[in-house]
Amino acid sequence: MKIFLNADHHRHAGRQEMFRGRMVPCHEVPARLDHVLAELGRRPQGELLSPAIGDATLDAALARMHHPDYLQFLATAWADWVAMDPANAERDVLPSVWPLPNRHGFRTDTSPANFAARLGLYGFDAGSPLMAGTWAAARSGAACALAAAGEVLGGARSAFALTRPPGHHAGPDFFGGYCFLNNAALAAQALRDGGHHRVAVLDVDYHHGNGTQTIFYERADVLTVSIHGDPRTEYPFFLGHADERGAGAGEGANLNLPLPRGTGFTDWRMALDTALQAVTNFGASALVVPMGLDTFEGDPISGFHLRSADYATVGQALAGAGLPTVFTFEGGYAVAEVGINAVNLLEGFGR
Ligand code: SP5
Ligand code: ZN
Repeated sequence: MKIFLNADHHRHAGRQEMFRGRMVPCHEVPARLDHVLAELGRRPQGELLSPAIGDATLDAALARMHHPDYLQFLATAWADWVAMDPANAERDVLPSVWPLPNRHGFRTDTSPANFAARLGLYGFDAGSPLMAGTWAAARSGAACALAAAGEVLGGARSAFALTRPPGHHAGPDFFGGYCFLNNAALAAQALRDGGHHRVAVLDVDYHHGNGTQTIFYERADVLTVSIHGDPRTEYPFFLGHADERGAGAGEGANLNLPLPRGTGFTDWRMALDTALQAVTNFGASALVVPMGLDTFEGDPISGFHLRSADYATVGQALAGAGLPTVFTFEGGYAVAEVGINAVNLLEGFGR
């Protein structure tokens, strides 16, 4: 399969994230992607390419998945941050004040002029630092997702958008969970626009794909399925419950399969079969797989117990759907193993 590599990914390199009242080193680091690349060097799965997507095409695609005010916010966030205080140039951007939704007395209908307030309006956690190169890195990543979808539209069986920052937590107008632009949603929409009437997104990251779910929640043409740690105890907490089934025209087109922290491969694999059955029942003609490898037993921030060899089985099972498939690179923070696990999955899927 063709692999679209984000050559700008290293421009996004956060230093620290907030965790339980302390600043800790970022989990989502450039070395993650570098390890995937190194493993692909040892076990090649296909040609490595740069995406050839023009700025106008990219901007049009971004504007269909994200709100214009949010995109404008991302485009100028770094400059606005430094404008607040020149000393900010030495620090990553992180929100620290938020409006409480659904609470009496908080206005969210007027856009605050203060950048710190705007930051809290768009960002849902204090763990997703933004810096000078974030916008460029995220844009190039979105181009990788579009190029991968284009490859599949051209007849390829599969393609891989090898990019970071990841995307599945990014919603129409929010960032968080290390994500800024929703690469999987961009790929799914591109597949729709290219002629696939029904597209499925099957998210296998440990964390619920709250951004992707939100983007497609009221749509009948894109099925979103996610297997993840139960949001009652696991990040991102506020979405991902089993009773979220879609709304309006999208009623029935969202399936959440939360599993308890501590779940091993036998039970995870049964959830995957349920997910794949839903994709088949939906009648999808193309598939997008946000490929998170943080279900790994050695992951430092997650709680499932998949082993490296299991990822080949996951790849085989996904191939069993028999659908043209776009993979996007999402979570996976056991840095030394993330390359092995990613390539095991791709190898299991086959070229
Ligand atoms: C794309 C993706 O996988 N994003 C995940 C973002 C998770 N950020 C919050 C991490 C909270 C970690 N809890 C750690 C417990 C470690 N002892
Ligand atoms: Zn994750």
